[in-house]
Amino acid sequence: MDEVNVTVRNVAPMIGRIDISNDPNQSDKINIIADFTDPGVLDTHTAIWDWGDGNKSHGVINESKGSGTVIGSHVYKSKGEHNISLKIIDKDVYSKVLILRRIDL
Ligand SMILES: [Ca+2]
Repeated sequence: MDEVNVTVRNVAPMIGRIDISNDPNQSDKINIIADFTDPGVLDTHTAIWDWGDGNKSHGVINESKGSGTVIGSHVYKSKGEHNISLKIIDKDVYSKVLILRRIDL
């Protein structure tokens, strides 16, 4: 009988659609939601937002079977262009996406 060794590699989550909106009640506050998918249905994830102004925060993850959404919101104290990044981490592998956002206070 042949033996077959199967190595299952952990695949990084893939970041999909990203929606950004300004808070209607507060011009310096933005809200972002991003979709992600991971073929590993048992994987769970954490997320870090880097707001590009020296602040970072954990993303709030809502997921089922390896896929879901991550949300974040931030209030800016300085106007101009900010390089926001989102990192979605799955144990030892991660994906990262950069978002350029201009903030006019
Ligand atoms: Ca995975």
